[in-house]
Amino acid sequence: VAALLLAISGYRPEPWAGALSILRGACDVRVWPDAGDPADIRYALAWKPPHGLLAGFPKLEAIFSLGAGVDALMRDPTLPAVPVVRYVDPDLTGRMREYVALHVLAHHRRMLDYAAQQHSRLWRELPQPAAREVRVGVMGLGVLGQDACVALAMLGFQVAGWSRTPKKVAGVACFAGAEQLAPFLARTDILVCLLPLTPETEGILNMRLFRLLARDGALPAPVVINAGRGGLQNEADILAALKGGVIGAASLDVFAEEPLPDTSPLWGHPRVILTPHNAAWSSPEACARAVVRQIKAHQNGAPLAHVVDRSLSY
Ligand code: NDP
Ligand code: OXD
Repeated sequence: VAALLLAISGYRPEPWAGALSILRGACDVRVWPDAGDPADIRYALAWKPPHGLLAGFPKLEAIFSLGAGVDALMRDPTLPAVPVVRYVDPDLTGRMREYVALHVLAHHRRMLDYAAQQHSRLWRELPQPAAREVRVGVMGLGVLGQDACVALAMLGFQVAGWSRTPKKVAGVACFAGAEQLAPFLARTDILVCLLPLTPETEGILNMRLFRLLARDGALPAPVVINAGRGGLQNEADILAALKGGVIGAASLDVFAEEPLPDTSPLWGHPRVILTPHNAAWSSPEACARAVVRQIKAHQNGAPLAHVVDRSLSY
């Protein structure tokens, strides 16, 4: 029998196992650690599986990532040489759109300042630019970045995006490559990071980059929003940049170590909005539907969609 192995660390697998019942007929579902006969396993749906686990299935044909980001899978030196498929679905894209719009608007409308004023029972209006006077820059013009750009442009912001290879997105000023990073940052008041974590992007959100953000914006200071991966950011640099006024505030959904350690000064920082890596959750039902679509197509001889380029790690 052909089977799919659900191999999830850090979350209870039951919701995804339940949702995958729609696979019945096409393939059996096994929940790690009860894989049964390793030779049955043709597919895996995985989130941070222990290194070496997937190498133990000799007939594996494809690995589906439970998330859009595949950095944890790519770090497994024994990962079998089968296609690795990213999770791409309108449900996930919509959830990220909500997160990005919420946090850009929260900083644009100075909600941290108003929360502090409310705490002091202070009735005071702060200068408020219109969205059209504020420049948002989105790092990463992939599935999630492009969608976020379009939503932000609809809200009226001046939007730019930065990617590895040149892109064209209607209504969005597109920058590409290392040489266009500085001009992209120089016109950015609110920076949104939706990059994948790869050897090239690791630690990119650092003091050197923060210093290149626009200093002539309509907001009091530049803002950084990271919903990509914790490994993209230097957390000590974020704290130092906040202290030195290089940036005025940050929204962080992802961290170098998750859960964020109790001792992290980010927890209590008055200029940081922190969420527990849930900017865009992989809904079991939507994720199962996407996997089933792909498996059925694959079994009919069609190519898999959203396959990771292993040479680029994303
Ligand atoms: P995509 O693969 O569709 O897009 C990645 C984008 O990043 C592309 O535009 C790519 O450029 C760009 N990029 C990659 N490397 C570089 C580089 N070295 N320099 C400049 N640009 C680069 O990914 P998604 O949009 O689907 O997802 C992005 C990330 O969001 C995921 O990898 C994941 O880490 C994170 N994520 C976080 C979630 C959360 O809840 N916090 C939920 C879902 C995703 P190019 O277009 O030229 O290839
Ligand atoms: C993802 C995530 O990569 O949840 O989808 O972070």
